[in-house]
Amino acid sequence: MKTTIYVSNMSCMHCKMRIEQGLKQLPGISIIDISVPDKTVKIEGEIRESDAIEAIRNIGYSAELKTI
Ligand SMILES: [Cu+2]
Repeated sequence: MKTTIYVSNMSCMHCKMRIEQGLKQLPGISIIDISVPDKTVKIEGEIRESDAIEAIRNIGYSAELKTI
């Protein structure tokens, strides 16, 4: 699985670090890139998209699957 999640309220490096820390708790995840200007989180690995979205929401950010 490789996907991009859109996080509309990620606005600074602090947000980025919090999201990164939250996602790293998920077993099997690999974080490809987190872009503050694009408000996107690119991940891959043996995890479900819904679990990654839930993990981001649990730390107080919005998260939607990004449709290109
Ligand atoms: Cu921030």
